[in-house]
Amino acid sequence: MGYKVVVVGATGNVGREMLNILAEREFPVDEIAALASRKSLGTEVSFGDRTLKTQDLDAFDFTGWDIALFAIGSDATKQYAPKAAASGCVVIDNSSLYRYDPQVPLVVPEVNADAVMGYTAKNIIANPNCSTAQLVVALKPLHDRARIKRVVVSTYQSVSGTGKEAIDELWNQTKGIYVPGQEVAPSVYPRQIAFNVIPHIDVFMEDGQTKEEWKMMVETKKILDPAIKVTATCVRVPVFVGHSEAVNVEFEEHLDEAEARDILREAPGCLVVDKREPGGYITPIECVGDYATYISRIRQDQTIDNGLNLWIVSDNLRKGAALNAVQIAEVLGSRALRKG
Ligand code: 11C
Repeated sequence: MGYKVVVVGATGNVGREMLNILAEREFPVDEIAALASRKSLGTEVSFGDRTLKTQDLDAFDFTGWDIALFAIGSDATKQYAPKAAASGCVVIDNSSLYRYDPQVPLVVPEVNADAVMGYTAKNIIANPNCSTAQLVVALKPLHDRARIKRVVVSTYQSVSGTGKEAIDELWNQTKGIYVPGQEVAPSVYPRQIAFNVIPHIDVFMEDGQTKEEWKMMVETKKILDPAIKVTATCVRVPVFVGHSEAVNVEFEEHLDEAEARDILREAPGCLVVDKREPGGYITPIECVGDYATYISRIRQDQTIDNGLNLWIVSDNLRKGAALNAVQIAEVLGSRALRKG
């Protein structure tokens, strides 16, 4: 016996990946519903070798459904997630709406799977921001060994983090850039993204950091350890899929780079590719479609007593969103909503 699963926002980049990953990992599904807003109604989406016709989110009754994976914006989530949760369906939400609510667990299964059981307070579990998910997967095993004091992270985030319109903008600007009359003006982003980088993701906050940078700090504390200090600079780069991060970590205790490499090789969700030669590292292009968080360029920071530098790359639509949500559903299934 399996679960009755709903994917909300099934026509978006993340919703489609949720359906792919549920099928790939053979999540025990008895019945599946793919929901979309009215404007995408009737669009067909793939679920393994089946094709599903999307149903109207507005008219859907969540009663009797076990798990709903939400991949829609915060405003729409606010309207529909409480309704689903009140019907007894456990919501796993990819938006930022509930992440900072003390009554809602924020979960990356490789790091804090036990927190899933906190879902009972509101029948909701939050999925973190993509740039946080891959960071904490890599930091957790190092923190367990040598206690992390401070993290300085610079991100190189792909346009798929913004959505389909941003993918189109990068594609069209790139094609049009040297064709007189076919130049595409910035619309999704405030500056040209093709052949450029933009040090701005999400809205600006009062202290000058962006919300994306703030999220990385707050979410790392909630998932991994509130004692860890995090400072981030988040940058959009002209890459379609795959977020990269250059990370400097300061520890309480000394951690040799060779030992760090061995620890990361054994750590759940991590894959070390770290040959000190041209191409002996992972770039975003190689991570697309994979589950792993890749770690390369592991090396001592010679400027402080206990420091390491790392390069972390992962598929932001997978570990950063859809895969993590399905992994949460798997933990929920094995620990709380047992079937069969
Ligand atoms: C980006 N990280 O790359 C964002 C996308 O809080 O879930 C995900 C935003 C979020 O633009």
